[in-house]
Amino acid sequence: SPILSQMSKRKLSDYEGFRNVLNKSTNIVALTGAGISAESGIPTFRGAGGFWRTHRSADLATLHAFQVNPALVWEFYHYRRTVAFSAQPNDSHKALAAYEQICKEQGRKFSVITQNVDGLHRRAGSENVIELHGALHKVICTKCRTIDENFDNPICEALRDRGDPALQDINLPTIDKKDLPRCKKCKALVRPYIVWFGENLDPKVLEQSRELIETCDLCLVIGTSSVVYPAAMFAPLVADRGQPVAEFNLNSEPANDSFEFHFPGKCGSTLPKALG
Ligand code: BV8
Ligand code: ZN
Repeated sequence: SPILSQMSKRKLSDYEGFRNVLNKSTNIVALTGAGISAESGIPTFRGAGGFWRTHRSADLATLHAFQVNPALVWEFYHYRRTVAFSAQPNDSHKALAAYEQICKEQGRKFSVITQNVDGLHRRAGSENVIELHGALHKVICTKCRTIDENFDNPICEALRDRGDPALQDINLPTIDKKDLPRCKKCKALVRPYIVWFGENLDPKVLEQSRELIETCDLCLVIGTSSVVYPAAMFAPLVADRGQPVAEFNLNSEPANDSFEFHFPGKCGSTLPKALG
């Protein structure tokens, strides 16, 4: 039946077949999502990370939420910063960083395009990293648009001990806007340098990603539910060009029938084995 023929086309846990393709590839792209940081203790969006206190994360990750209640959105991002800054890169981040070095020595290209904002790829040693949705350790001024790196935790005194997801908003005195993080240059309110739902991605970042997606000869798609656009289009676009795509996900079912390889399980185990 056509379904079975589809199934036979897709290779499940075919490490040998993948290695043959990997060794011949000269321009590799790894597209990562929250699942690659799960084993570092950072909750994914589809899992427990989908909620914080009584709020859905996706409802707080919007410009509207920030305009209506900047203090609450800053408490949410203070929590996310605290979790990310205390997390460590795991074996899958390290496997990507190590393989990038091997490619560098062999004159082959290896890039990471991540949806994650936790900064763990760079901390694992990856150099070619495109952060599609920004980063928790960056802020941008709502007035003069200055972008700053900021690893202070808490980022301001008013947010100290305010990120705890177990707390209930109602029991907490509202933080005054003037006590929220301010721009070093013009003293206006700063916001997390994060692409919120409904916001456009940085055109430069989109252009760089498109260039890689159109020229790579192998795409790894790791720990993503592939539901958020435009990132969700990238791996299918590679498959549509007839290039091999290898998915690493807990799910036994690939996100897309045209992905050639699928490695079900925790990427902390499957990815180091595949890139080994
Ligand atoms: C845009 C930063 C043009 C925030 C993020 C209505 C109005 C406005 C927009 C839209 C709309 N309807 C649709 C849209 C478009 C929207 C979108 O796609 N929405 C979805 C929900 C349908 N996209 C946008 O808004 C984008 N902008 O389109 O601009 C535009 C402009 C105006 C109007 C329309 C269009 C901007 C999207 C960026 C949003 N910001 N992050 C923050 O972090 O706080 S998205 C955020 O969610 C992440 O960055 C990531 O991209 C996404 C979560 O997905 P995943 O990373 O895949 O994580 P998830 O938890 O879902 O899945 C984890 C996976 O890992 C699972 O598959 C699991 O099985 C696996 N896994 C777990 N553990 C492991 C594992 N695998 C292996 N090993 C393990 N151990
Ligand atoms: Zn400013």
